[in-house]
Amino acid sequence: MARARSERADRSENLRILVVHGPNLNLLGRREPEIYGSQTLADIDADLAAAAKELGVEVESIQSNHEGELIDRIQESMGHAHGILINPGGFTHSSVALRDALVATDLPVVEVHISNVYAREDFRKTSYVSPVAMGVISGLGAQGYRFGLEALVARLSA
Ligand code: CA2
Repeated sequence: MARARSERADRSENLRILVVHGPNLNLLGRREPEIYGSQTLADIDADLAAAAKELGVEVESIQSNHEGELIDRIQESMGHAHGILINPGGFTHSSVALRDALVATDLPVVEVHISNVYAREDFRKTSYVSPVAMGVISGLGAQGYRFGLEALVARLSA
């Protein structure tokens, strides 16, 4: 039992999680705080870095407004990252290519949305990513990222 616990701990220490922020999320905290809250992307990344430290894992965060750049970075994570935490932003509802890149990695993916996409416009209720994600967190604000990281680490350490 003690050995199983320490093996699990050893495994989580080497885990690397890629955090992907999609288009326009660089504007967080500066526009539409009534929908997306007042935390900036830097605040969210700092929270994730602190959570990662507590969990004993490594996180690398990237943000891009460009679909191809996001896809390149996801592809580059193959053979390096063990899981992906992603807020695909508006590409959630439009990008087959982003979904294909996530599938190609064969890594567990958690999809996060700050707002509750099911309580907004109908077009936000369709996600190309959700069917290939391990799970989806939507509407819990910036805290959702931390929950998503914890879920990924729990899955990868199990
Ligand atoms: O709720 C989320 O996290 C979203 O992924 C945010 C996307 C939206 O297209 C999704 O439907 C739901 C939009 C990100 C735009 O972020 C902004 C932040 C501040 C000001 C303007 C846009």
